[in-house]
Amino acid sequence: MAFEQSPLPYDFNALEPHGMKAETFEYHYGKHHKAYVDNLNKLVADTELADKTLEEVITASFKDSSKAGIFNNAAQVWNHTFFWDSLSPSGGGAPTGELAAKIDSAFGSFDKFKEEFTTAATTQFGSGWAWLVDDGGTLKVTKTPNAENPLAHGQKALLTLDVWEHAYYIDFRNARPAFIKNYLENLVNWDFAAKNLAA
Ligand code: MN3
Repeated sequence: MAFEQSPLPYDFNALEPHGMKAETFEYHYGKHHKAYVDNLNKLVADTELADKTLEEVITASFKDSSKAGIFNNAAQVWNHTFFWDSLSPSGGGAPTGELAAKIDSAFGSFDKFKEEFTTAATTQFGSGWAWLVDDGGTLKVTKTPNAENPLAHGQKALLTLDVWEHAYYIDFRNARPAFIKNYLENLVNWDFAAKNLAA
């Protein structure tokens, strides 16, 4: 069965009041994300990976140089679906409950977490992702190049930010720091992170 692109969890224009244009989603969801799904389906057609779950394809192809194209496309399909859920028209603010407590204990304070996340997202050289992960019970901020993700490293992802240039060029041109600031202030979906932590 072919892999399918998950529906965007909000309308293309839902984040316009929060700095991200419908045009961003027309390209980023409608063209970039869709292309990863289409490429993945072509690459796994008639192989033993065609009937696996997306997560199984990602872990089976990581660090297998003969399957680099499959890994890159499968991980990018997963990463983008996870990214759309990491954004919300009613996002921003601060986490609550157990997630807030775990952030305080891992980073010292919510402000320190934001500093660490901002540094990771800013300093990922070239294309990649910044993450909040649960690594064996401890929360960590990580950054990964290109398509790499926490799944490949045996960590549980809680939140992500896409820092490929295509993620911010329409709204923020070359200003990646402004895109990161807007994400943390206005878009980050703490309910999604809390749900992942509890899962
Ligand atoms: Mn992207």
